[in-house]
Amino acid sequence: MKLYSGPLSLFSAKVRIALEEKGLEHELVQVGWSRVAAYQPHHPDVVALHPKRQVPVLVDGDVVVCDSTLICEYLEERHPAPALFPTGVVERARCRTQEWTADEVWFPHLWTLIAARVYGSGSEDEVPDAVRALQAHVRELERGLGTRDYFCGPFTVADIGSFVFLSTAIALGCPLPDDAPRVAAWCGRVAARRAVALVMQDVNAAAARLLQ
Ligand SMILES: N[C@@H](CCC(=O)N[C@@H](CS)C(=O)NCC(=O)O)C(=O)O
Repeated sequence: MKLYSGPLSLFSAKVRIALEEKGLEHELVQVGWSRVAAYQPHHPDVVALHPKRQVPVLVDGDVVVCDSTLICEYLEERHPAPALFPTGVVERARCRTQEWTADEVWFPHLWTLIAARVYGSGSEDEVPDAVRALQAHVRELERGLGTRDYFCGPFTVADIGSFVFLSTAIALGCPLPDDAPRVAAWCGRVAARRAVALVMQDVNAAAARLLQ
């Protein structure tokens, strides 16, 4: 298997964590990225493989899968053990909904922080509202987590999706609210997983290199 990934791409990080959790050998192709040019020029393989010219893209023999959510689902069906989705229709729907929420609802607020503080293209004036929105999501997570170790019982893609965005929000200056102690403990639990630590260390090392 070959994964086209971006060195700072959080969507790619989701897939990398899933591959590591499942212990799947793969070739990692890190496409070029810089603060000034972002992903331009796009990697020629990505241009050929992804209609939106984005990473991540997974190539598995003749199969090409684009989009982090679809790739995680493909990996789960192709390599079911260890599972990264819960069992049962209702729990699986909950898991998918949380992952979707992280991608589609959280990420735009996180992007406000990234644009202002990484690319320098966004406005600091918009950051306080984004931080308030992200903290409101954390409080939703606090209620959703309850007394479980992970959101759906076992560790799943819901944890992966929420963690990559939340840990980045924290790194970019959005503190966890004080009234979310269970989410704080969950963050520590997820960060300590071998697969998560491996991938996030790599992303952080790339950030230190590319953002200096
Ligand atoms: N929904 C997509 C989002 C992928 C995405 O936004 N990828 C970004 C990097 S994190 C990208 O390739 N951007 C380059 C571009 O759009 O030109 C997924 O989950 O994979």
